[in-house]
Amino acid sequence: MTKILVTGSKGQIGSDLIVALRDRYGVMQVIESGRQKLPPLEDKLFLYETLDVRDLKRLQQIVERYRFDIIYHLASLLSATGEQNPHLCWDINVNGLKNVLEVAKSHRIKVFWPSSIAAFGPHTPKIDTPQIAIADPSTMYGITKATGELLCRYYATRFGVDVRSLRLPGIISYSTPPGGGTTDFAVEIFHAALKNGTYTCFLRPDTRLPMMYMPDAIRAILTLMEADPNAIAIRTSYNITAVSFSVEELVTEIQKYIPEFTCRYEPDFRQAIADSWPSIIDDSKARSDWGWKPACDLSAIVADMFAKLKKPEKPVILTS
Ligand code: AKB
Repeated sequence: MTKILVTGSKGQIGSDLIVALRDRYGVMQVIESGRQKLPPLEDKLFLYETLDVRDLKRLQQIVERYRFDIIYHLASLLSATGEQNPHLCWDINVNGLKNVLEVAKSHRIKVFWPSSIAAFGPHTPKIDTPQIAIADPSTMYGITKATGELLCRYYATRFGVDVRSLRLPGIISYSTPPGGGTTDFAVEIFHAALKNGTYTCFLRPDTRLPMMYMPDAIRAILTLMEADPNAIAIRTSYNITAVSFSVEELVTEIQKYIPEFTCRYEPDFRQAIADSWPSIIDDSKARSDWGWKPACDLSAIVADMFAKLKKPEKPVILTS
């Protein structure tokens, strides 16, 4: 029976991935972990371990207790929070990953680790960014992702660790909000539209970024992890994407459901982060190596977000 550890399980991706993993492998096979202690009753509902991934000893103890087959290592600081705490960002993102790779090496554990479009930088081609491109990230978060990719490839080639990774774009989801990213606007905007009918965006309207709906992201992660090891030619991280849109295109799509919705723009420090990232990613290598194909475009994402966040259920047909 496959035993799985998920680090950072209470985050945006972890919260949805846990559900998919429990469906597939069984509730008792999936152990959640995170830095926070859970309230007394909540920790009886499922298997959860308090774990700061920087603590190698504690990680080793947990690994020895459960004898995991796979670790989904999601614990990370994101781009905006990372800029506010660069030292902590390096510590969690790089030293935490190195600890996970170390236990994976000694216990023959398969690993998933998310990289990001943030591994790229201002000199990377912005349109159709190829799999192999100049990666000169300008944020600490991006530096940790570029470094992490090299660490993954090193552990794979030098020690035979089966570590697999995706350069994730911004992820849109309804169950758990993201925390501290530059692409967070693409989730916040739905909640603000429903609650207040207006949103103040911290990016310019023409900012175009690669994005993906959570169900696509979960499918991508599971498909990559279940692929034949011989199909995984890239051991740094695979480019992956679903759709690229600008903030104003998202606003227009939301206005099909809430015509009176307005968006104001007050760009802050996150604009420079977004400007240093690619706008459109070429993910042909993921498609050819292990069959990646996204399912949700912008209109499907917006329709499902409103359906899941409950109202309004149908788009309003606008007449000119
Ligand atoms: C962030 O905005 O920091 C993340 C990412 C693109 O890696 N969502």
